[in-house]
Amino acid sequence: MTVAEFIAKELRKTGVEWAFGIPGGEVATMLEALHQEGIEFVLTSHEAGAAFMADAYYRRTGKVALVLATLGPGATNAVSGAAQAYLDRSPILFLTGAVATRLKDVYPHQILNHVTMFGPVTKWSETVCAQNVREVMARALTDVKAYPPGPIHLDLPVDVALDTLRQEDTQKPGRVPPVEDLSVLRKIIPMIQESRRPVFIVGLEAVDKESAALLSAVVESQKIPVLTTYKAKGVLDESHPLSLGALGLSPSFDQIAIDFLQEADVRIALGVDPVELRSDWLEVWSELQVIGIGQDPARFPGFPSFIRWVGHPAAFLKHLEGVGSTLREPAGDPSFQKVRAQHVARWDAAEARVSTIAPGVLAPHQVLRVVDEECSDAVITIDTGAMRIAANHLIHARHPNQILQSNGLGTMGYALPAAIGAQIALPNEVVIALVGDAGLLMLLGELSTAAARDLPIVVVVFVDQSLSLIDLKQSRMHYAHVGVDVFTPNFAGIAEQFGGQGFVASSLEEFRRQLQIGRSTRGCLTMIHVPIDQKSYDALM
Ligand SMILES: Cc1ncc(C[n+]2csc(CCOP(=O)(O)OP(=O)(O)O)c2C)c(N)n1
Ligand SMILES: [Mg+2]
Repeated sequence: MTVAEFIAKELRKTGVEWAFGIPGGEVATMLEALHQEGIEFVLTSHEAGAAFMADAYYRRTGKVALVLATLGPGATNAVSGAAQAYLDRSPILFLTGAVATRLKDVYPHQILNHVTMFGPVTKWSETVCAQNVREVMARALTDVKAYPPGPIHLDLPVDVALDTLRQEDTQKPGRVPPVEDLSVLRKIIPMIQESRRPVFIVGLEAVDKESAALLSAVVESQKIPVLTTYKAKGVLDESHPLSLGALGLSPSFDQIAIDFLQEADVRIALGVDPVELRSDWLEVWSELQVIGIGQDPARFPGFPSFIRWVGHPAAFLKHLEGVGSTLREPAGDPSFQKVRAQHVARWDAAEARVSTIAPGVLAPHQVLRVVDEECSDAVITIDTGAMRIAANHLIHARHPNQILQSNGLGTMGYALPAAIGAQIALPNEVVIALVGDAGLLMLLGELSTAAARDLPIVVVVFVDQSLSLIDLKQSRMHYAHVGVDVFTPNFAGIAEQFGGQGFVASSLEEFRRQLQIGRSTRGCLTMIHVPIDQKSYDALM
């Protein structure tokens, strides 16, 4: 058996069913081995797009996929995708082809040090050879999902792919599971029981079905309100009366959350990773005196907890589940009512602008509300930009991982490929991508990937002919308006060129109808080009 065949067999054996990427001569042997094992390969337009597809595929199925890239430019393109997976903790295996071992140090064309390049954006990165491949594969397939889940990179020189495997190594001993610290729990649980105004801040470590079910049960029985990070939207259904929405990246909405947290008497940070928060949170976090629950709540000293319990959020919630209900009535509490009123005041400010907007151009918050009303059952991917921040405060997630976004890296270009990955994962779901005009242009080529597979994704593009988020920052800092105007095509026409259906929305009613048509269409993609009033974002940040 060759090294490439062995890698493919090990991947298949552990449940890897899909690979995404772009081949080059240096991975042709690996691609053939994947094909022989029945692992389906999706040709993408860009290697970062491939990684975003693998990310969304994991978020929707819990399964690991492979990103396959060739040497040099293939590897450099894939690095952005690894960085996104690294900061958002998505387990993805990256495999790059590399030049033949004998040429590595004597020939330069397209040759870079892949292991060094991937090192800082993966859990680890190693070159495979016939002697180490058994051990490396066993470690990679375990480590990729072990805490904290994340990307792993393997570099496979073209000659090694064809090498014959050596004798089996001896197995290394497995890891010993950590022991739970019950003494800390005996302090934390009474604090929560005796509190009058507790609140949960839920983060990315709690984004799973088990934590979601336990959190709803605890919240229901103990009447504890919930704020989540953007990544954890939906761990408690956001239409639940005790859901107070999301926090993390919007200065004005964060201030509402901070006021509420300051008035609480117990704050439980459940699986929060500071990668989810703007750096301004550094200033307030230590004053908030949080109870830190998570796999490693002391990882970032700038975000301390005054007491912490180490373990999975679901395990903690199990302990809290049985401790009996209290007589709290948060909905009647003045600080709870104040949050609700402050949210309404923010939306009123946006609403006040609507009458000044030119005909045929739409207010982003109104468009997002229509998406929320029409797509409560859909998977929604959101690209980075001003639109993403507004969307996180307007769209209600019903389930964990219903909304997919690049949060830790906050990269543009995520939403379209992520929609493709989500649709490949679950072909019968309705999948909607919300994306800014510049973000769509960045990886527009992935429309080809969707078209090649007749994927019925619906792309809603917010056309404000601007990098609005950056424009907004420039004007708030009184800087010149430079480098933020975007030339945009008619995206509806572009979709038609890819065999899809395209619409331009010139009123909210029209947009609603087009969205309804798009979500019920099968067999081809839908693009809705929505002209957007860029100036509306000021009131929404
Ligand atoms: C790959 C990448 N490059 C640059 C940025 C910085 N950035 C953040 S938002 C943004 C503007 C995005 O414009 P658009 O997609 O049109 O969204 P809008 O802000 O207009 O809603 C930019 C340039 C980024 N996050 N990712
Ligand atoms: Mg824009």
